[in-house]
Parts: sequence; structure tokens; C-alpha cells
Amino acid sequence: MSLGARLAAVGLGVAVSAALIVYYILGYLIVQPPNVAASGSAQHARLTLQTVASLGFGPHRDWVSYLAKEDTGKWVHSTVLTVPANTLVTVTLYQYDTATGLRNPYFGGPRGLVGDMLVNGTPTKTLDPDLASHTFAIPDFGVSVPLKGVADNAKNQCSVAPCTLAEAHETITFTFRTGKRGDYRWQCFVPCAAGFILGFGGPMQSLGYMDGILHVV
Ligand SMILES: [Cu+2]
Repeated sequence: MSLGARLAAVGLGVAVSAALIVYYILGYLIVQPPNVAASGSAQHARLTLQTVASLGFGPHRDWVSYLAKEDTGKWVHSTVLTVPANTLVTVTLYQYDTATGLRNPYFGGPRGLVGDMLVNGTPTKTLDPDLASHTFAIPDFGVSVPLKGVADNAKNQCSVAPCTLAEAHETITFTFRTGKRGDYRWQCFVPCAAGFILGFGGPMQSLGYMDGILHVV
């Protein structure tokens, strides 16, 4: 091969490599988690979620994350949810992560719910903030719910999502009423970014992990 042909081949290789890098970076930045629609009726919708300590796959396999259950029963790695407007929504949330404790004890009190939060079936007015693992919050609807964590020494803890009911978990159930149509942000406020600078960022502010969008339609 002549020098010119060799240089051309090297140049082509560099160009292809650069194009692939740009392709993967763009793909990473614009990836949107799939939408999961609420089940139930038009008058009373239902969402089933789980919170896992570490996802176990993908680019952030060690990140804490939510998953959402489709009507078919399949768990999806997503926090993009669709619910009807001006409707009661009952959330059943299986919590597999251990407790980290809330930085602000105020968050131990559920807010914005219709009726009591149930922790493993027991109506609970306030959760001891030391027992909380995360908070489920929809600021625009005034909803904030502390999520009880599993004990550090619990047997059979889940390490790869989706977790099953056979693994150690706490079940939190609560109901809120949606407002008017629109797109709303929901997320964990504390404390799942504890390992990140200033306690923010990471999974706490990443769509598909602990940050989500609620499409109210
Ligand atoms: Cu959290």
C-alpha cells in the first residue's frame, strides 16, 4: 500500500471512530425512558413501582433506581408515567433499598395524600426519619411520602432489578389526587444523592433513576 493510501485509511479510521463516539454520546444524552401508563379505571388509577438499591445493569448499574410495572406485569426501567387528570391515583411501592435517614425530620410526615399512607398494610401518620430510604415527591401536587427502608441486616436483599416479592422489601401504599393536565416532575428529594457533591445530582436528578416525569392527561 502506498503512503498516500495508508494515510487515507488511517484518516478514514479516525473519522469512523469520531463518528461512533459522537453517536454514543448523543444516544446517551437524549435517551428517554419508555412511558408506563397507569392501570385501573378512569375514576381510580393505579401505579406500581419499586425502588432498588442498585439497578444491576446499564451505564449506571450501581445507581439506586425506580422501576415501574406495566399493566402486563412486566417491570420496566422507567420513571416516565402517565396518569389521568383530576383522578385518584393509588401507588403501591415496593421498597428494596436500606434506610439512609432523612436529613430533615420534617420529611418523615407524608404530605398531600388522600387518607393515610400504609406501611406494610398499617396506617402510618409519620415515619421515623431514621427509618426512611427515600422520599417520593410530586412538588406541584404537594405530595411527599417517606419510603421506609429495609433493615441493614435483612436476609435475602435484592441486588439486581427487577426485584421480586421473595426478596426483602417494605410495601408502601398511598393515594393522591392528580390536578389538571400537564407534565409534572416527580423525584426523590432526600437522601439518595448522599454520595454526590453537595448531596445532589447522580440518580436523584437523572430521569429513569430517581427523577421522573408525570404526564397527566
Ligand atoms: Cu432517594
